[in-house]
Amino acid sequence: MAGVRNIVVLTGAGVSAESGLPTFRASDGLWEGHHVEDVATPEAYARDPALVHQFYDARRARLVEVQPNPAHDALARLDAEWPGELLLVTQNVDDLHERAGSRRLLHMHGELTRGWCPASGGRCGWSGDMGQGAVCPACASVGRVRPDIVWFGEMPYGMDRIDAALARADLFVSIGTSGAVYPAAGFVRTARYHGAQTLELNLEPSHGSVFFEESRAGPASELVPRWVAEVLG
Ligand code: BV8
Repeated sequence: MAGVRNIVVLTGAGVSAESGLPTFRASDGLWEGHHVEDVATPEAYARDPALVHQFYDARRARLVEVQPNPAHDALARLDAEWPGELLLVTQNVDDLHERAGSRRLLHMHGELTRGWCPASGGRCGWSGDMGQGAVCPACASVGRVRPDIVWFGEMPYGMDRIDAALARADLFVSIGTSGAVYPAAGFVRTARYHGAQTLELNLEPSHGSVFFEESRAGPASELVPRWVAEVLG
């Protein structure tokens, strides 16, 4: 694409939908049978750690049952072949982007496959259930390890790196996100402020579609490979 050297891509739950992972807002506000505020806040975890662990243990267990879809694969191809700067910022906590091969990747809301111990500050890989008896590999404390997930009211990861990439971006592409949650939903405006072209690829227009110069509607498994072929063309 003429004049495009630095690209920032933002993905949300819609990019993993065709792999079989449910999105957040498809089912009338219930998310895997829970209200978000009952499971994705520090208050919820303080109130009922067992419920929160159960919610994340179930989602972590699902990961081994699903595979990357053509949208993840196309973004991994872009990662391998794009000669300019590229940062794939994902709001998703699944591991499908890395399993597809993406490397220049940042999980701004954390990862299901990692744990965090507030006692030691240690972060570690986690594959099985975490539950309440989890032992921190760094400090051996029992029951302190929590999912390494950014809950509502917590500061997302990598914001300095994301802001720097948005300031340098020639193109910002948002894929499979409703634009309902900040600060991710504001990235398109930051990118435009710095002069980037903006493109949305989503099943249907999102809350933020008005801020995009171009918005294409359709499933990510079709739109993303087509767009990647275009941009590498
Ligand atoms: C922050 C991890 C600041 C959890 C998530 C009061 C106090 C503090 C903050 C706030 C507050 N009030 C409001 C806020 C800000 C708040 C916020 O934005 N709230 C909203 C509800 C208004 N944000 C935060 O709290 C953030 N932190 O602001 O910190 C701060 C400053 C100083 C000091 C401390 C803090 C943190 C937010 C992160 C929350 N964690 N995820 C987990 O996964 O368990 S959010 C979660 O929902 C996702 O990560 C994602 O970010 C978000 C939105 O979900 P989407 O990915 O967009 O999915 P959704 O279902 O909504 O949409 C899917 C889309 O895909 C749809 O458009 C659909 O059409 C499309 N689609 C479907 N199928 C397909 C498809 N597209 C293509 N192809 C398909 N096949």
